[in-house]
Amino acid sequence: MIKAIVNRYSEVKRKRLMYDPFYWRYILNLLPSLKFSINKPNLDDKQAAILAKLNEDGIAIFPFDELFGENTLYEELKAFYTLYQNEHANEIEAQKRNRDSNKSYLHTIREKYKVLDIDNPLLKVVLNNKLAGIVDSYLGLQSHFRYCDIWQTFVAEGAPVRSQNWHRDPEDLRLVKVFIYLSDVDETAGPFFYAKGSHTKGRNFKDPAWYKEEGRNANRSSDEDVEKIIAKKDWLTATGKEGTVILADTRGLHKGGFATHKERIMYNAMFVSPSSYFKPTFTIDAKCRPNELQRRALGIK
Ligand SMILES: O=C(O)CCC(=O)C(=O)O
Repeated sequence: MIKAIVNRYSEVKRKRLMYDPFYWRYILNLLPSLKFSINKPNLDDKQAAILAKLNEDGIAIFPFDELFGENTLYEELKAFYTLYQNEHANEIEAQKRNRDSNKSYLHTIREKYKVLDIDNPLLKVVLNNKLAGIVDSYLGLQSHFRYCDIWQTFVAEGAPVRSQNWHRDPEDLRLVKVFIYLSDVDETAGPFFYAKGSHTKGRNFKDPAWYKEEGRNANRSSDEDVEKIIAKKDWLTATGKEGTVILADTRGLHKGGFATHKERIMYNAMFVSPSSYFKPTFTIDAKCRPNELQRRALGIK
């Protein structure tokens, strides 16, 4: 009986309550919001400019060193993936040749990194105070970081599928994804697209007509239907050199990874409110001793 009530509440929360801004802030996330309010980070001018863009458009784009101060960590991240690619070359090639598996246009590494050392570059990028300061200020609470991955997107063989079509991410009312291009991305390499102002606090927060993709429950929308509610001049095509960082509230309308001629390699991580149903996809190696800020971001007591 109690279990049935708990399950029913979780279902209602997941389908409706968590997308209500009042409920999200004052019931689901009161404590992390209060903790943020009494301990607000001091942002420098660069962080403040990125935050302003994120608030206004739902997306901010900048070179890695603008926020991280230098490119050493970027080089480390890139070297990490180059080594991975060398060690898994056969597997990646086999996946490329056999496209009938689920999301087969994409090679991801997350499944292989379920236990992470805090010195792993996948984590070092997101356990950065400057980045966390922007994300927490955007969400107005002490956020949690829930996954990191690197995606290698192959050249498409058919029409756009899954996240290559417009959608809103379901994991939270507001969330911030961090994308870092590890290869140069032009129009033919599947850039990330974002409809500016379509995030839940944005000027263009409206829903287009949706359709359900065959065999899946997710809502998707076509270019034509998105254009009916948000003019193309407000669509941002995030082309950029390797080392380009994109912060986006992916509750806003977005799509990407439809590579027509060139592969794309992209780091990808997600920050949500502590109340999100999306649980961490990794644990921290027991030998590691995260500091207080890292423990907070990782949701470790
Ligand atoms: O691959 C892309 O550019 C889109 C990614 C995406 O839709 C997502 O992470 O939610």
